[in-house]
Amino acid sequence: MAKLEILEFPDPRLRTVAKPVAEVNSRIRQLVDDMFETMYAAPGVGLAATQVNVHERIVVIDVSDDQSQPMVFINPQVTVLDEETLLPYDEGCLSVPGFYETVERPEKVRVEALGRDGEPFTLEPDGLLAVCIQHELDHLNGKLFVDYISPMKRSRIRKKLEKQHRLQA
Ligand code: QAP
Ligand code: CO
Repeated sequence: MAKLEILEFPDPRLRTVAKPVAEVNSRIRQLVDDMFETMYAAPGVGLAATQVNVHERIVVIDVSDDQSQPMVFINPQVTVLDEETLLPYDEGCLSVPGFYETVERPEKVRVEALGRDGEPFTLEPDGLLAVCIQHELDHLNGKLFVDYISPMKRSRIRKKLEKQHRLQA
């Protein structure tokens, strides 16, 4: 097990589009386990491989209160079932630490993916899980929740994080 470094906004590597996983092998399973260790330590509820600078289509999520429901999504596909019903949610991101903004996303979605065992499964999540899977899929496409807010708010967040990063260096 290993904890991985999380890239932070506005790191340009967060804009990389991830490639599909060709085979769920022991390397992928090790990466999944390291992603859970990294997410649980943070702590967070979702993490995409992009955020740990691995550009393959892998997401881990656990929206339980007690880290008891680990979920793995490899090569996830999301279908919006109802374009009209939007769920506003105060979103955060491990790559945008300390900042939360309200984003509206479709509430009714279907998710198809491969699990840690390489077997396909389908899910129709609701609430936080529906929001989280869409947030994480965005990461695999190089997109961040701050892309949905006003340019002024986004630039304020970017400046504050850049200053923090300068102080850390
Ligand atoms: C994505 O985000 C998400 O700012 C997962 O200082 C979040 O796990 C989707 C975190 C909310 C939907 C709703 C954020 C930890 C964790 C921070 C996370 C922070 C420490 C964020
Ligand atoms: Co995120």
